[in-house]
Amino acid sequence: MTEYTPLSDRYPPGFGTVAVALAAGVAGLLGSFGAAGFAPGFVLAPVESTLSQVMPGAVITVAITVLGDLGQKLNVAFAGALVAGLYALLVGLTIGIGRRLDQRLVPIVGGPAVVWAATAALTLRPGLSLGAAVGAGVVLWLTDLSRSGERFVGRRDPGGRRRVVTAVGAAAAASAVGYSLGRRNRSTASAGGDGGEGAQSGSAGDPAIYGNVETPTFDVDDQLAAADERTYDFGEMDPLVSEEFFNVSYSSVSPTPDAAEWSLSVTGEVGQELSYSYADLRDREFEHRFVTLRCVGEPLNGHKMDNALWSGVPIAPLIEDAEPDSGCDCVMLRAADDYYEEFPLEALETGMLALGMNGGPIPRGHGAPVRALVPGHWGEINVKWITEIEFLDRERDGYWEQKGWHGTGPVNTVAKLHATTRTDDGRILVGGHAYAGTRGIERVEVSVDGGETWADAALTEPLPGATGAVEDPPEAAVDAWRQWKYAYDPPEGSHEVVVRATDGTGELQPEEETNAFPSGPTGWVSKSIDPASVQ
Ligand SMILES: Nc1nc2c(c(=O)[nH]1)N[C@H]1C(S)=C(S)[C@@H](COP(=O)(O)O)O[C@H]1N2
Ligand SMILES: [Mo]
Repeated sequence: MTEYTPLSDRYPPGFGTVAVALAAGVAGLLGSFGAAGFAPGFVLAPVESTLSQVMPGAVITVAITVLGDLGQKLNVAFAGALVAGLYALLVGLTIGIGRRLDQRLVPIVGGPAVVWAATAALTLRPGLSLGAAVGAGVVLWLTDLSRSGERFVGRRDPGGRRRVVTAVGAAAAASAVGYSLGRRNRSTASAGGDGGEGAQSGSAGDPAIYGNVETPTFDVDDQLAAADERTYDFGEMDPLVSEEFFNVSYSSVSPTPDAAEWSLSVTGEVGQELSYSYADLRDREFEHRFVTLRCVGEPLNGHKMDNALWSGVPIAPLIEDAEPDSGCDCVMLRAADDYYEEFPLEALETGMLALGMNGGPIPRGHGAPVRALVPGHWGEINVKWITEIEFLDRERDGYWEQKGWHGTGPVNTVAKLHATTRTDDGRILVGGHAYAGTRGIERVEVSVDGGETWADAALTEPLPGATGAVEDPPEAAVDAWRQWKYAYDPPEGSHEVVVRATDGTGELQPEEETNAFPSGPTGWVSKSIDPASVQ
């Protein structure tokens, strides 16, 4: 009864086939997102990460310093286009072969099969890869069936327009479903969600689960309350414990290591290789420290500098037991996202492995289940999702150094100007954060006449020192920022406000302005303020 339809009629000719294949490619990409969410099982993850590994340093540096966060979004878009293009190519081949053999099963079974195989090969997650196959499959199946729709409507469609429309419509529907499934997925990918979404950890005493492992609880309410009390709260000023901690990762998709399977190995030039499980660390006594992080690639007055209260275990005793014997006194830290950074052992010995942040477990985007914190150093050696500490026999470049950056050393001193407001008595109040790593901030000065004359700003009381498993706890936090504020009677018209900090060794922040690349920005922050526009 069914009239035979040659396959050449089931798929539109020429560009129509290209359109169907592309529609299947896009739907496959979104199908993968639907199954995996923004996690390593999403086909985009390995492709985008590989692009970031092989991209020349010059391209990455221009992207960071000129485009900022947009650069990374472009990389994601490019990776998405590559994947959709690859799927389209594979699907197009099955349509072509099917036509040759006049076998409709080749595209409607073979198409999804090759999309699945490519996804599984890229992500190494055969189960989740079915999402991509279903996405592409829906487009191919509906396109195949649309032939009967044509018969029903009784109109001829020699150019295959209806089938192209069917394919695109099916792709749009499958993509929409995939997108909403993937969004849902993202928020449940692991405890704490993705740090990039501003997810901060839960409150103290609120146990959470990573994989099926219960995370420790942290008794840090007093420290957080002290930070709250000391905070200057006006204008666009982040409190002393950041509300939204910035996020920088070389690849966009955060890994999701399972705490139950997570381990940290100590390898390389050691007397004895060691390995610690999450439970090994969780069962040790914790210390709780305020530590500020700053990214070497941020603009001088940028926002990639934040502070949190971290809970974890000191690193020194963990590595001592391995009897390290490094020829260069240097280590390479490696992570679950294939990130790696090398720096002096001396710096690592002062660090901690953090399991907690602000009283809860570390959010996924900030390195769950365990990250390294190295006091006073640029963010880049504070390795997230850490899996290995390797002692080296000679120095080697880390990821960012291979791209041309010098970010393994101590941070530069900076005083930022982020808040401007009007006081009740009509004066102008300016403020911001100042940070000089473990050197500490001794003084912040402000000029409201472009640097002619200077006055001292008020500083917040230093944050409390570490608590818990620390010998001789310092009275004040050794590696945390402070806020400064300064009120003045505004002069007539626009004027230049300049700020500069002096660190704890008495050294004034250098005036000379340099770009972030390669060693972090330097110079005094300066801002033109028009009293008429200050509320
Ligand atoms: N595993 C891993 N760790 C990493 C990175 C990364 O890409 N992968 N980025 C580093 C950089 S450049 C910075 S500035 C800090 C930022 O930490 P945050 O995202 O928690 O703010 O993490 C560092 N640790
Ligand atoms: Mo960074």
